[in-house]
Amino acid sequence: MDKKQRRRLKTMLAELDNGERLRLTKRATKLRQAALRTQKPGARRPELDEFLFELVAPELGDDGPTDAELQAAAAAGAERGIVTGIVAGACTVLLDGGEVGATLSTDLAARQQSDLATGDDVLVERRGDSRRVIAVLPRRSLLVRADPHVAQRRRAIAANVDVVVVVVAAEAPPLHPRLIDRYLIAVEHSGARPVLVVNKIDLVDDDRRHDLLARLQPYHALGMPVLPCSVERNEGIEEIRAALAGNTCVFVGQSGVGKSSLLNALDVDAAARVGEVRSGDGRGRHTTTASALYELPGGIRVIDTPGIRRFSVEDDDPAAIAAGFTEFAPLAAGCRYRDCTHVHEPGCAVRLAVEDGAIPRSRYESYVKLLGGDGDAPRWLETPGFGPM
Ligand SMILES: Nc1nc2c(ncn2[C@@H]2O[C@H](COP(=O)(O)OP(=O)(O)OP(=O)(O)O)[C@@H](O)[C@H]2O)c(=O)[nH]1
Ligand SMILES: [Mg+2]
Ligand SMILES: [Zn+2]
Repeated sequence: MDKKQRRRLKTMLAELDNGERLRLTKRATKLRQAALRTQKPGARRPELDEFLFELVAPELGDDGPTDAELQAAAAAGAERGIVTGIVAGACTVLLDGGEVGATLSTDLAARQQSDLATGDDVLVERRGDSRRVIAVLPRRSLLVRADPHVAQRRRAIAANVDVVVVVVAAEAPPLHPRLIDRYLIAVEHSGARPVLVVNKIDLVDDDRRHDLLARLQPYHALGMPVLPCSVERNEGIEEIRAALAGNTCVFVGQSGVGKSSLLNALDVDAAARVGEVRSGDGRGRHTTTASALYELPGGIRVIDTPGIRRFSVEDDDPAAIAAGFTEFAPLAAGCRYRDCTHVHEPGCAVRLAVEDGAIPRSRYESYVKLLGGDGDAPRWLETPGFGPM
């Protein structure tokens, strides 16, 4: 399986609901076991993902237009563009000639929260003076979150991004690494790669800054760029620009961390609205109310999103949550049980690695809390030599 197929698989899996994903994973596991039993000694062992890909691809086969339909639409004069913003029943699209407004086909409007995202490649048809989006083209990535009201339903946040920039603030609002972990689960399923930006470092002294960056060391160790900055003092902005050059990015993070401020610092012409952080609770005001795509110099495209107070993950699927903890994967192969959740099972290699310090305890605790619906961690976690091995 090549990288592209892997990404495609991730995106496709993200579009399925939990039950379906579980069913397909079980089926793929069975198929793989059958294949392994009959294969010649020394032959290459096919990966689970290869079987999953075969199963998932036809599942979504009738999603979206076929090549023939696309060609027909193009022949009929439909134009291709990128969605830059969405409201109920309509959106703005960047076409060759600039940004235009377009309505959505009734079909698309009915499922726009889950099936249309800023950043989507779409086909737009002219209808007299107005325009209408008639199809969403295949995506190379899709960032989704669970619907806060219906956990099984997903909301599309941004499509076709290369990089998800998780923005946190050193202070105001205070930094909670667990929030980063929530975002990273979604990033892992999106097919994009994460970058961590720590804004407002002007608000903390050198000691605190050092302390903060030490707490963020686990993310650095995962190979993720961790970029401290202060929009206020114009520090670290060029490093961020360099890290994002040539990429389509989405800025995500709590309200008030400075996503829109950072966008403005990268390009004054973008001029996204910036809000005040309320004094008192230090929370943002939700200044940005809808996602919007901006084109910046240096081949950078940025989708600025509204801060989400509670970024929901699908909490009833341990495998989906574990996937967001990429440092577990190489160790999980050593767990006694294939479907080990790394919480209570004996012979768990992940827990052993936490004991040994190979996996940061903060990340493991975060994982357990997310598994438990983000409540308190089980008591045994706090005791030394936690849990039966
Ligand atoms: N001290 C300090 N304040 C900053 C910095 N960057 C942004 N701010 C302030 O933080 C507040 C919130 O900034 P925004 O850019 O609106 O935050 P946001 O993440 O876009 O918030 P939402 O749109 O609500 O999601 C504003 O008052 C900014 O002036 C910084 O580096 N240091
Ligand atoms: Mg904003
Ligand atoms: Zn385990």
